[in-house]
Amino acid sequence: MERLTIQTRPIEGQKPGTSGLRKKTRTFMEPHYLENFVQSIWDGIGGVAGKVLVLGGDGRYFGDRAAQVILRMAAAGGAARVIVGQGALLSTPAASHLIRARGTDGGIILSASHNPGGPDEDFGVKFNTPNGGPAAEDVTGRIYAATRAIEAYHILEAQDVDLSSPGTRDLGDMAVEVVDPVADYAALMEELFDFDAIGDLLAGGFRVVFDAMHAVTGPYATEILERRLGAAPGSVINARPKPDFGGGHPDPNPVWARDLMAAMHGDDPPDFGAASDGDGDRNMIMGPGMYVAPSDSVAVLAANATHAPGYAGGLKGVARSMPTSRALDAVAKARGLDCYETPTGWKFFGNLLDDGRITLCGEESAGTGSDHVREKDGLWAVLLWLNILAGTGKGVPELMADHWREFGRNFYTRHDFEAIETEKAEALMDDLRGRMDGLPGTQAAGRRVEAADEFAYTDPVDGSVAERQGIRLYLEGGGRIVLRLSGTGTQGATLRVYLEDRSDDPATFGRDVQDALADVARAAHELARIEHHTGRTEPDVRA
Ligand code: VG1
Ligand code: CO
Repeated sequence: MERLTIQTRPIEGQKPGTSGLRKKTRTFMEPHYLENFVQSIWDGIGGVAGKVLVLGGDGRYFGDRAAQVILRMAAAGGAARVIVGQGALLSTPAASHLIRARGTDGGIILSASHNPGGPDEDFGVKFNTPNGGPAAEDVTGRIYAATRAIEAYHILEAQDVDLSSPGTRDLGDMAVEVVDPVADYAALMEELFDFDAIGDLLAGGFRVVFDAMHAVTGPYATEILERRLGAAPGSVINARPKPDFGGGHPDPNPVWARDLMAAMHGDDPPDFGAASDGDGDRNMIMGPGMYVAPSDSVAVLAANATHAPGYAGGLKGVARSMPTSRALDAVAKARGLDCYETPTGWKFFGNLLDDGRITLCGEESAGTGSDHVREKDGLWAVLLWLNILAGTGKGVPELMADHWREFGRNFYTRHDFEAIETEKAEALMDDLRGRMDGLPGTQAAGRRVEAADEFAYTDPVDGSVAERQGIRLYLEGGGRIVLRLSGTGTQGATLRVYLEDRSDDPATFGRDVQDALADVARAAHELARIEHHTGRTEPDVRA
C-alpha cells in the first residue's frame, strides 16, 4: 500500500463554528476539501502518529465515503488504531463515551447534527479531544490556522475497509477496530438509571413514543427502550437511519418533529413523547398534548435528578448556556447549587465538567447532559425523564405544574430568522451594539429596558476568554431578550432572537407561550430594528 503525498493549497472558510466545520455536502465533496480539513486536524493536534482515535457519524449522505478517506489519512499519518462504529455509525454521545471509556486520543464525528442531509444539504466534521468533548477554542484555533497554511496532505492508497461487521482489520500498519455502536452506550445507561423501575412503569401501561427522525438514535432507542425496557414494539418511530433523514430536518422541535407532534396531540395520546436529532445529542420532551420547553426540561431534571441511581448522591453544580432561560437558576438557588452561565455550544461546558464543578448542564436548543460523557445526550435525557416519572409517580403535566408552583415559570421561546444576507445580519448586530449603552431607561412595546450588554465569558478553570457571545437586553419585571447569530448554519446568516419573561403568579402558568411573550417579542423587533435591517416581520421558526 503506497503512502501518497498530495500537494494542495489552503481553502477559504474552513473555520470551525459552534460545533465543528459545517458546509454544504457538495462543498465537502469538492477536490481536497475534506482532506485539507482532516490533515489540518492532524496538524492542529500535533500529528496522529501512534495515536488511537474514535470515528463515527450520524449516517448522513457522504458519511460512509468520508469515513474511508479519514481512515486512509489516519493510516498515512501513522495512527496506531481507529475504533469505528459499525457502518461508520456512532451517535455523538456514544462517540464521546467511547473516546473516554477506551482512553483514546480523541475522535472525529461526521455529522451536521440537526441540519438536513443529502447531496444538496449539509455535512459536517467535528474533532473531539481525549476528554470526549468538542475541541475547545484553542484547539479549533490551531486547526483553523493549519487550514490556512496547508501545503500537502498524506493518504494511503488502499481499498475500502469493511465496516459492515464488528472485528479488527488492518489498513497498512494501522488497526481498524469495528465495534457495535450501541453496546457500550446502552451499558452506560444501565449504570445511570433504574431500568427495573422504568421497566415496571412501562409494564404498567405507561405508553411512550420516541421519534428517531430517521437519524442515528433509531438503533439506540430500539435497543434500549423496546428491547431492554420492554416498551411496546413500534414505540420507536422513524427508527431506520437514512442518508437524507427521510427528506426532513432531523431537528427535534415542534416544526420538524411532525410525527411526534401528531401522536402527542392526537386522540388518546401516549403518556410520554420524545425525539432526538441527526446525531443523537438533542432531545425533545412531550407530555400528552404538551410540549416541554428545553429550558424547562433542564430545570426539571436538575430538580429531580436524585431519583436516578447515577445522581442519587446529589449534584455538584449546574450550568446553562447564556441564552437558555433562567428556570435552571431558580432551581439552583433553591437547592444551594452553583449555577454557571456559558456561551452557546457544548465545548464551553467541558472544563466545568472536567473540573468537577458541575454535574448537569443544558442549552435552550434541546441539549441536556451530564458528567457521564462530554456531549449533550438525547437518549440520556429521555431516560432521566422516565426515571423521574417512575420515581415520582407523576405524569408530565403534573410534574410541570408542580415544578412551576415551586419555582415560578420562565416563559421562553426562540425566534429564528433564517438565510438572511450575512451583511444585513451583521449590520443589525453592529447597529444594536452601537446603540446598546443608550437603551437602559428607554421603553419598547410598553416594557422598560433595565440593562443591556454583550456577553463575554471568562472560563473559571483555565481563564480563557470568549467575547461577543450575544447581546442581552434585560427588561423590567424579569424579561430578557438575547440576540446572536448562529454558528451552525450553512446558508447566509441565521438571526436567533431568544425571548424570556418571568412569572410567579400561578394564574398565568397555563398561558400560551407565544401569547405570554408577545410584548417581549414586539420589544425585540423595536429595539433591534429587525424589519429595518432584514425586511422580516415574522420568524421562520418559533422553537
Ligand atoms: C446551535 C445551538 C447551540 C448548539 C449547536 C450545536 O448553535 O444554538 O445551542 O450547541 O447548535 O448543536 P448555533 O450557533 O446555530 O446557535 V447540534 O445538536 O447541531 O451539534
Ligand atoms: Co446534534
